[in-house]
Amino acid sequence: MKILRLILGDQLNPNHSWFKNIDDEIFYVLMEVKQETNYVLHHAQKILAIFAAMRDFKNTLTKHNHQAIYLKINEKSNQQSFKANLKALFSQYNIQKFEYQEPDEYRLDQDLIEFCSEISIPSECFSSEHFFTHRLEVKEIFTDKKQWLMESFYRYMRKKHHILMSEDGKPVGSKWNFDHENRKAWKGMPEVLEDHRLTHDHAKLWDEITEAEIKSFGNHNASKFRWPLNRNEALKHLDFFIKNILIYFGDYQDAMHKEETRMFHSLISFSLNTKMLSPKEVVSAVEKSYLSDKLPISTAEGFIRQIIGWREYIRGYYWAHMPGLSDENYFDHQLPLPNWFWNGKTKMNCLKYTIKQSLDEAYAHHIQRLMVVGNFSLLAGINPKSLHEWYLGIYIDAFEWVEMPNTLCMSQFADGGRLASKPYVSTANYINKMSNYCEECYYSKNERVGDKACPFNSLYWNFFITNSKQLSKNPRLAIVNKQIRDMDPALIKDIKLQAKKLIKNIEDV
Ligand code: FAD
Ligand code: DLZ
Ligand code: SF4
Repeated sequence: MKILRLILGDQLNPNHSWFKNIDDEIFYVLMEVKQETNYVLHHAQKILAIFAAMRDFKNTLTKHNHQAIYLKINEKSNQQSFKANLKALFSQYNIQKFEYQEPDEYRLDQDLIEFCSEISIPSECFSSEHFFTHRLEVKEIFTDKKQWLMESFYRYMRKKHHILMSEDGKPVGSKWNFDHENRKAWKGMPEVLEDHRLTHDHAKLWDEITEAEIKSFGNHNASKFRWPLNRNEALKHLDFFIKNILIYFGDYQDAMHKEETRMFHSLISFSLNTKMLSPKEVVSAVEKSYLSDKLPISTAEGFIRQIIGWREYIRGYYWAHMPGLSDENYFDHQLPLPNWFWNGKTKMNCLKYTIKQSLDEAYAHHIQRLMVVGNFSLLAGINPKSLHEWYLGIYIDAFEWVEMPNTLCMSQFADGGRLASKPYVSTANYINKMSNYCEECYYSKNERVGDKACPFNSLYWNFFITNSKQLSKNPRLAIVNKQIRDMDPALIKDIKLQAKKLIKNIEDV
């Protein structure tokens, strides 16, 4: 029976059981299609990275004697959609069965289910064999719970998969969580190592993308391309990170700096999300490093929590709440995205540096995403869906299943606090504590009102004043709610006026 197997751009796992045996009757297909490049405006590096990695994957399959079909973006026969291309391939190759792996995005999942119901040949969907959990596992754990506590899911995962557990069923080190309450700012030491990632020249591929008239934004950096594009490169990168950088991850996880964009973060999200790396091997490499006394338990636990805790939890949250999740907007925020999100031209240093870095590198670390861009957007009242589309386009690792719950729920509180127990917002105080952005900023970090007052300050208080109905009963916000109750009414008036002016002139802040 002739079988056609579809491999999506984020399903580049050469260790998938599909590839164990070589079979003349099985054809694999990868395709570069405008359907995927154009559903949102993407960063140039994201398109480049996916195409380059897909091409590399096809070559690996061919090298291992699998029959692989590849549709390049400018190929004449390319009809630019999965369905149209698949139908053409069915007749060209006389295909008798269609197979695919579970897509991670709801939109494509629905598309392929619908496609399979339309075609006349049998079809089968396989697991991508990537995640620890199945799609609905998180939902099953939290059924009927108002608050979806990540920490309880994380403990369940540690026990279920026996990760960092002693023989007596207790967590190693006698604690589940070694989270540093006092994360440190970075003052120049320890030294941030040079970017050790390989450089690729993908100028020719970039020409093909341009020729196809695919719209994009950001710096393509095609001739000095730095993202790992296959499993070997990703493994080398992971190994370097674990041996040389991970030790500093926990302490400096929240630190931000004008000159250092990567700090002590792993930059493995693209390799993980495209499945070049498996989360299981990342976790076991870190656990192994701990067991051989190369890493303290606090470091190993903190990093493993990101992978088996946050990453799996976020994915489960996505599948539990789709398709309605994309429309959540608890505060009914409607402000359009300011134009400076696309060029970084704002007087606010923290946003200027974070957005410019994102445009240059298609990367910003978690705290930049959460406590700079997300923080400002929530305080200003930017429409969460527009913001979600921006995040989905700009970051190299952005795929809807992970980006959407992070943006809408963790960052924008758009689900009303099911995922985050309180909104992640702050005044300039936090940003100043964790970064050097406030130095030489046009705005003054200490002022709340006036032309030079940092916008975060008035917007922060205005946010709690304006949304007091939704937030005044939140026990985690007792202090801020009391501060507002005790605030001089004249100051409240000034803050509200200042915030109103800022929002009105949002293009010029
Ligand atoms: P590190 O800081 O080194 O962390 C290691 C790994 O832990 C990451 O690679 C990632 O796989 C995992 N991880 C850590 N936190 C999270 C989290 N909250 N959710 C899921 N995985 C996590 N992550 C994405 O992979 N894709 C996205 O599109 C994405 N969008 C985000 C949008 C917002 C608004 C926020 C606040 C966070 C978002 N994140 C996203 C989570 C996190 O910021 C990135 O995973 C991380 O910055 C990637 O860089 P890194 O590989 O250097 O991660
Ligand atoms: C993101 C992306 C882009 C830009 N282009 C392609 C493509 O041309 N072909 C492809 O198979 N996949 C692409 N992808 C990744 C898909 O959008 C991804 O598989 C879905 O979002 C499911 O997570
Ligand atoms: Fe950002 Fe305000 Fe600090 Fe300027 S003063 S960098 S706007 S937090």
